[in-house]
Amino acid sequence: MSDTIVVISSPAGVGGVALIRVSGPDAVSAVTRFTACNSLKPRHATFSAFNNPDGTLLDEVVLTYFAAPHSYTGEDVVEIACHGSQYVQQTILQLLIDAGARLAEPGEFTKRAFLNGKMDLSQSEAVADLIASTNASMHQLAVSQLRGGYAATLASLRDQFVELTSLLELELDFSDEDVEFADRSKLHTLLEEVIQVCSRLVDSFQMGNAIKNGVPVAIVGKPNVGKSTLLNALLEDNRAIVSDIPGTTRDTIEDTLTLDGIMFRFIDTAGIRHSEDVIESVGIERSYQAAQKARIVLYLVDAREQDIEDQIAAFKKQVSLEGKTMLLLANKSDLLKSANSKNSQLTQICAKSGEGLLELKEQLVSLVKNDAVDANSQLVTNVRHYEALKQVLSACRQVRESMSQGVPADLVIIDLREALYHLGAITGQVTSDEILGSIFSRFCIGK
Ligand SMILES: Nc1nc2c(ncn2[C@@H]2O[C@H](COP(=O)(O)OP(=O)(O)O)[C@@H](O)[C@H]2O)c(=O)[nH]1
Ligand SMILES: [Mg+2]
Repeated sequence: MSDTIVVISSPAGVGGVALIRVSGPDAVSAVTRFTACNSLKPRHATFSAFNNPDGTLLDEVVLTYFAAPHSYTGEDVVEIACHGSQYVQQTILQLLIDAGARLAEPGEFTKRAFLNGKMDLSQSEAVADLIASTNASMHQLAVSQLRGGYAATLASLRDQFVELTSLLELELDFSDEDVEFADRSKLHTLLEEVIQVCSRLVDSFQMGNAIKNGVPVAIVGKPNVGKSTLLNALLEDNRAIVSDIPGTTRDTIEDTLTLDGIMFRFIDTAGIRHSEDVIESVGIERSYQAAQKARIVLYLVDAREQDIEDQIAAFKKQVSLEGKTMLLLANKSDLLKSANSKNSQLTQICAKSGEGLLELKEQLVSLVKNDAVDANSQLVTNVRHYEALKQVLSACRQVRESMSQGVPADLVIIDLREALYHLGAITGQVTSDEILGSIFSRFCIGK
């Protein structure tokens, strides 16, 4: 039997109205002792006085009662909407604690929802992601996970796996009789399906992570081509120092910008050239690293330059472009003498005047949207899921290998169990206090 918990769910500080939530077997009695009503009607909002113990009025509140099991936590829940005064909020909280409720830990409401079967573990994590979302794409990912997302697929694959594994285990009991309960071809088909689903999800992590933390876009090129000017123009801010002295930017500078609901992380880098200067050389090395880690590389050249192809070839020797998109941009288009000297292969921009930047922004957005649509919006953004999926994959590949080599069933079962464990860890079909602790402690207070 769990105890009754209470917390202020609205953000700290003063607001028009604040929300205090109480969950547990004594939720109703703890609250109603301070009000004139003795009972509350489920799913009804009840306007009431909330009194101090001496009978004087503390505040006028609205109480909403959700009777177990039809509540967020699955327990009796009472929500108190009071006025947003700090004093009122703190006093109500303290009175309820004096009445026997306990202050909830971060994430405890959602933890109870999970433990009472109201949602699976990946949905609980989606609640935290939803609360943390600050742009449309993060929000979209959280909502899709909240609706079940890939966890539902994984749970059903796991159920089929469980069945086959128990049949295999049954065979061991009859090992003298040489019987086969588990349909090998069914097991094979299932294995292939799990491997396929998990590989796709593992691959989606890079994109999912990019959307969550900002799609990294590195701005690279020779010194003085206008990289810092471009960064400032994109951010509409004087973030990086611009000068006509080559080698001004010696370290990477980054900042985020949200375009059409997608967060981008732009990284301005030191210009790429041969340098004897120790600090500049370190900066140049960092430029390569930033480009390597980026998902999109904006390679900037001066529109008047002649050796563009050689530059790109040299750059590709330092940075592998696999899994990335590189856009070649010719800056300082204003300095080209005539329109016909423009190289039609290159996208012309003028970072100084902002010309061509609107088109560039649109191009960046469509690059990400195409990628995300490819993955059918089932993207893994959660590191815990990513790690578990990799374990599932490696165990399943091991099973496939063992089966093709005729390894005895008792050894195959060990790897199958391993795969089952990690599949179950994603949805919470198997959990440990350690996993739960690390997930829910990261929640904000009040959820
Ligand atoms: N005419 C012209 N000058 C530019 C343009 N973009 C940058 N510059 C100038 O080029 C010089 C180098 O710019 P900066 O952004 O510091 O180059 P970085 O070394 O690549 O970061 C500065 O004097 C800028 O004002 C442009 O589109 N047109
Ligand atoms: Mg610079």
